[in-house]
Amino acid sequence: MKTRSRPTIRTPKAGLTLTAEEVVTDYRLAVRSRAASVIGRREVLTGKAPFGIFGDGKEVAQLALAKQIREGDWRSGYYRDQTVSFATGVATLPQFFAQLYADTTVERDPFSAGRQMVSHFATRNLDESGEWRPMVDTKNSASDLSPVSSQMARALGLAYASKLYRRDEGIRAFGRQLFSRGGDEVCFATVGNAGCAEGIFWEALNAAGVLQVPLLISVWDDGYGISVPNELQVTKGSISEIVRGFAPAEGGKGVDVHVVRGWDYVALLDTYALVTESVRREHAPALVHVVEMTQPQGHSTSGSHERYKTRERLRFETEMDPIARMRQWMIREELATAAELDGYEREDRHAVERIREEAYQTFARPILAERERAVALLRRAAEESGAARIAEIADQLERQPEPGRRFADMALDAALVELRDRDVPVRAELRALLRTERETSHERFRSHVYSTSARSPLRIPPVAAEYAADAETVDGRMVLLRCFDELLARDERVFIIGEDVGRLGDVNLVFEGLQAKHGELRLTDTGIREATILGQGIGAAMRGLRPVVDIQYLDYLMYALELTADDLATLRYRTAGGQMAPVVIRTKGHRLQGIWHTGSPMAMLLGALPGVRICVPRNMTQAAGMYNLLFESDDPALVIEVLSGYRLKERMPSNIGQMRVPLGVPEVLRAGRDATLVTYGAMCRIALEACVQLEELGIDVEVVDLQTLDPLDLRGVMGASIERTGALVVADEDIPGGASAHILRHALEVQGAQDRLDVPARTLTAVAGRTPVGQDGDHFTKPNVTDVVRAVYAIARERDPRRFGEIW
Ligand SMILES: Cc1ncc(C[n+]2csc(CCOP(=O)(O)OP(=O)(O)O)c2C)c(N)n1
Repeated sequence: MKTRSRPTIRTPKAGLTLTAEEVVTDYRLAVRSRAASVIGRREVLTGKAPFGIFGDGKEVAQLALAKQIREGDWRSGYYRDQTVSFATGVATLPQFFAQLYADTTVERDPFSAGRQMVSHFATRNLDESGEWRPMVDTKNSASDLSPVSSQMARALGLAYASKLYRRDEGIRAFGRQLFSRGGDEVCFATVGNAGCAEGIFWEALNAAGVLQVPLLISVWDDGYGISVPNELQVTKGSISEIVRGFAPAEGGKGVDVHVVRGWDYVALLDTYALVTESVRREHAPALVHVVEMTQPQGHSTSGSHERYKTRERLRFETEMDPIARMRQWMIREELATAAELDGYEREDRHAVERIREEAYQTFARPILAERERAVALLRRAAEESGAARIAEIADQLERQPEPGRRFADMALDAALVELRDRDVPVRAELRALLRTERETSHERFRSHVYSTSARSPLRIPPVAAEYAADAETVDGRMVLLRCFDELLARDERVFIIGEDVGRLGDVNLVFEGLQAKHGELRLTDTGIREATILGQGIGAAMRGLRPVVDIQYLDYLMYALELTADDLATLRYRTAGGQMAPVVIRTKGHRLQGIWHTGSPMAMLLGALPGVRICVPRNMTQAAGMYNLLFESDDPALVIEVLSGYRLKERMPSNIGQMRVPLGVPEVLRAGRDATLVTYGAMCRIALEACVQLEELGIDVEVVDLQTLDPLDLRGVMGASIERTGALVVADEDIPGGASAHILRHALEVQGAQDRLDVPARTLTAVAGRTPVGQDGDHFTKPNVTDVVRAVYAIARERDPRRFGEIW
């Protein structure tokens, strides 16, 4: 019998041709992806995995998208993207299931080593020693985030890097080996329809239109954001309808807008082929609104969509299921028969189930082996001690159905408590096992908050400032200006973005004339959009560049705080060392006036930003030294310059481009015998002034400038000073119980200074309210010279009331 050859399809607009085999391969990938969603959900609902969120209903559009993603390109998406991740090789099924079970190995969950929920994908762009891997030969995926729409900001930056790699000669030459082939790379962002209601979405869209970067945004529209329908999310209930104003007029700039249905394989192939081609060639951003998508299993494993979707909607979702529609179309087009597809589907579902089982066993095996070791030791302990309770603990541990490391940890702990009064040799072994298991688990769960590479800021050697005999004395801003001038000249990766940094050269003229000298791509004015200025920096830093993100005032970092905390600060941690974004945020704080220019919300930063170094230089020379060090290193950092310091005089170091101030190393600004005054930033000058008065009162104060709040005093400078003086005052401009409490805890608890104090330690802070405008307002709300004198005097009087009588 003659067999008919299978047809080849050709898409009507882009003219893509696909053989029947290629279509079947696509289809089977969609089927396997769906099976992963269904099986994944079951695993959560039966208690074997912690949480599930999957990409069911989004499969077919992602097959089409994946075809356009090339080596060197980036994805910046969200948790619905498993199909595009499978299709581009960013993820495999075993890896997907390993993440579902929170497997803690990088080998099995390369996205997050068990630190992120399932479907939070990422490529490993750093090698084991923390150095960049080439990203021009791989399809890259930025590490997914859970906060809705937060991927949009750094998507802008990933695309912006292409612009720099294409347009700036120095940057292009630098990028060639590892990062970019002439800036041809596209960033593919994905976002949910409800995510379009977030402010950050609009900010990113607007910035993309202004900047003209190769960003292709896909909106996966399944009609809801959990239970809330489109009508309550966006005006007119349709994102494409309302963004039409972004579309470019003839020959003009803008964001191209397209609409396509999520089950229409051929239209999707066409749309993505045509749109990607122009985004890549023209560096013109585009938005593809993919409508009529479905969510057959509901939003996540936390709920069921039958509660909020109407019967009609549920019926629509069944009818418009993209896999079912693709199947009907394939049969219609005679690309495959129903019987063939049935066979593939059966085979694929079994294959996925086998992969899942293997992933589970591989995840559980080492944990169960560790448990067996613990059980064996507990049994010996029971025998040696004769304690019945220990035998029970061993039995309970052995019977525990769930593979979790905490059970052995708690059992060993409980056994040691039980044996507290018994002198049995096995105790030493129990302690040793508990200690080693804990150490390994700390490494497993707590590592990679900061860099541990050779470029960690803690490993970069400091260089002291040098001064010529005739060193000029200049405004502080000039010290920084020369530092940045040299930095831009010697390091082609560095560029500065922010409000008023370019043409004006910063509102305090710190960059005056630098744009004219180094070019508009190295110092670039941006719109007033702090969150996406940061995102622009994060994305570019992920592609090897070294942005200075300039936030005009520290108080306005609040607009970007979500991203600083959620994306920048966690990137290294959440990828277990697989990605980094060494962004340096430059801002100004401390000591101006008015509610929004007081600039001292340090506790907020300390609480929100572990993962970001926090530098609080007292003057511009120290700031320059910190910048020089940070650009040699690979941790992200926030540098808060003293806002009132740009016109204060400083001597210009002769090695301004080379000097480096180490992080975590406080400086003793004044030696003294009677009390230790610990402070930082703008308070240093106030503290030193107060010391002159205190000297007259017979009190000799040692002043310690912490210089950085993260890391904080790595060498125990505070403790050593307190050892000499026996008294401590911590002074800063934050609220009571803010950074001062953090510093106090470090001195007393971490450095053990509690026992070295003759009198109780004190803190001196701003008031627990707000700072009004005007010098008087400042005087009565922030610590000033007299406040410092009073605080230190009070301590001296407490120690020796006869010598230091009552004054106030
Ligand atoms: C900033 C933020 N707010 C709330 C949530 C909780 N949440 C998770 S997903 C989601 C709905 C998102 O809907 P959509 O953007 O349409 O994407 P979908 O999940 O439907 O694909 C919400 C409200 C979140 N993750 N982040």
